[in-house]
Amino acid sequence: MPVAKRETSDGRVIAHVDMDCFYVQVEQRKQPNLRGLPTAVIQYNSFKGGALIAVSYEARNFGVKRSMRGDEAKDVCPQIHLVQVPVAHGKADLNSYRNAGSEVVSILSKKGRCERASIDEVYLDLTDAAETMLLEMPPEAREDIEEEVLKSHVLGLEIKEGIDAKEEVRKWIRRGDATYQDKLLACGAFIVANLRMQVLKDTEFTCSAGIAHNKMLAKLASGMNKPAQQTVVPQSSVGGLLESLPIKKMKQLGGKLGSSLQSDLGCKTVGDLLQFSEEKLQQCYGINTGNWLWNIARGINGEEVEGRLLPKSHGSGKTFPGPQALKTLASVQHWLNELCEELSERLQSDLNLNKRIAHTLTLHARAYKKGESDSLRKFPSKSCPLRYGTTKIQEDALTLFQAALREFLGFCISKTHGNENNNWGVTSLSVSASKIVPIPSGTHSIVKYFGGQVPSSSSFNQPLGNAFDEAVPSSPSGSENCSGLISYELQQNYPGGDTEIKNSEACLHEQDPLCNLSRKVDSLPKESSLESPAGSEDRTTKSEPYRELPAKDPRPLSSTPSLKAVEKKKTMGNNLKGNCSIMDFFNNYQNSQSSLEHKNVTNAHDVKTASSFGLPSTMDSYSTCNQIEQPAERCREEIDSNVGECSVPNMSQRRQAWDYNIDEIDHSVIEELPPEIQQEFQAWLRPHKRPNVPNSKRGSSITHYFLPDKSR
Ligand code: DCP
Repeated sequence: MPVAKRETSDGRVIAHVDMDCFYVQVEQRKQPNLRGLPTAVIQYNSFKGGALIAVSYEARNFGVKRSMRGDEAKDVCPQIHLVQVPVAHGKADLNSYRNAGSEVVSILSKKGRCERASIDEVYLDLTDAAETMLLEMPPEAREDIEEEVLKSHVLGLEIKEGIDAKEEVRKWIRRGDATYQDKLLACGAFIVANLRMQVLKDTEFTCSAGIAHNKMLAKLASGMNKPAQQTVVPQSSVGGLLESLPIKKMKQLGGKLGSSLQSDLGCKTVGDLLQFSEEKLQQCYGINTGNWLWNIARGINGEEVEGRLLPKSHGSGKTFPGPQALKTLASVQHWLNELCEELSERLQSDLNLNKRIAHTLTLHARAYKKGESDSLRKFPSKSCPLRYGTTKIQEDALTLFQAALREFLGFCISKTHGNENNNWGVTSLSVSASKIVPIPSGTHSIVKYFGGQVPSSSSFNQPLGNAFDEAVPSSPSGSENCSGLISYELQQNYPGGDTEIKNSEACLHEQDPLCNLSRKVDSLPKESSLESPAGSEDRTTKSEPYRELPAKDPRPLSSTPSLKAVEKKKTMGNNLKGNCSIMDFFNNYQNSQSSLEHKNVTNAHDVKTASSFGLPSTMDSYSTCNQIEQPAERCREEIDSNVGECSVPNMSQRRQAWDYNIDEIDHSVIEELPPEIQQEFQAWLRPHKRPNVPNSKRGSSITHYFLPDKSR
């Protein structure tokens, strides 16, 4: 539920910067020959050409949409280039996108407080920088205004036909009677335009931005003029903007709350909320939400930009829809091992680069029980203290899974012997590491922090060079100053201990080799080491905001550009000198590309012909239907029919609002996607509460549906 916060000041300058077709841009930087061409990035699952997850603006002009699959995209745009998302551990590998996002963040964060909101978007609080600019060089005193600033869109600024829009923007920026707030926003437009040009110069990526007095308005504006443009929201235009804004387009109204506003209060637009008093909204939706709704109807939002650049947690997950559901412990263990390996790599990288350690390991899964239509929603999430080292994480994750499975099945687990069972199937698995804290200052080295402790567990079998991998971050000897560490008691009872399971009933099967791996779990004290995290009904990995500035350049070594790339960037950078518009960059780029193509005249036709088939070489290696070998058509049918059996609600439903198929989003992807998508995904997973029970004693149907959250 949204929480209302008092508007701290209407004199703030907040920007929301969103990368344009981000994954496509990352892939185009890897393959510059794709720049300017219709291109899309597809998921690793190649069924029907793979689900599109990012679409270039050139492809969008042909009618290609993110909700399509590769085959459909080729129907509407035969020359489209489809690039498969990188794959590692049998799933999408987002590292190159994460690293590219970090490159951008390190540039954007130079001008003010920066909050990384997802893999490709940030909020900036530019108030101080704008105030300083206003004092030193007020907009009305500026003679030379960069092209990129003049290309800003100013909401509410009327541009009559035949009138040069840039001239109107120039007048708006320089007008003497502007309010103090508008002058600050004009300064914000200068700062953001410069930041965006710097991003382009240093990374070759374009982005779009919204500049307003609060986060909500900045976010709304950033998507209004894409790609590579910015939009300013003067206070005077807020009413007009919200008046026509469909309810579902507003952040946090994309889900059930928005639906209720539409169906119960008859609100089509955010402006429609204006007719309701604060009391009425509070009566319907609780004090906080009612207050929040009353405020957003007036464009008021006091949410602060938080200084967070690093993720609060790491997660790795994979879905196994329909016939791909995992039905043996052996297959679950196989995938858990893959996921844990990836998680461990990311933890290690976070440790090396940012000197941070995670404390909690959580396992989430979705599963069904045969004959129980509702069972998909009940698989419990389990957590335990996190032990560093791939093998340990793998062991613990399996242990958690088995504990959860026992609970899920009500301790009546059939003998599976590693063969397919008829009773249950796992349709998604994910592991996450949370409670990540910096290693306390004053700790001279990571080795010292970990106390150089070598765990006694047999899982410690890595070469010494990997000692950090396997060190236990909770060594009592090395952790005197570390308040956030796992207690010694927990360590004593931790799955790495030797205590074997006593309750044989809880074991999946005596003869099952996997059973032995899981024996240790029941030695965990239920309340301390093995816990269902709060809100564990909602099993998705939560939206993970980012936090705190990294001590160093956050780019990992692997992202260091090659000499050639540096040279190319330099050339591009030089080309940008004296060139104030991002669109000019594109023109230059396309010109240079076309001159290259002219030099290669003999190949030009071939290139065109090849591109009209649109198959990059990676297509050859596609496997059918996510590694399961069967005819694609059948595979899809089975997915659908199985889905019916398992009662997954609206599994194949298209999400108009955000233009993608929600069932095709992978857990491994979701936690870093834009918050709206996460929100919708989570709402989709959440158990469907029954709204509007007529004879409820709790009051109105709406208040029953949205009971105020007492925890706030
Ligand atoms: N993404 C994904 N799966 C989805 C949606 C998005 O993997 N269902 C990834 C690919 C996108 C990235 O997240 O490039 C950012 O998502 P956005 O919604 O910001 O969309 P784009 O950046 O691709 O395009 P736009 O220019 O419209 O913002």
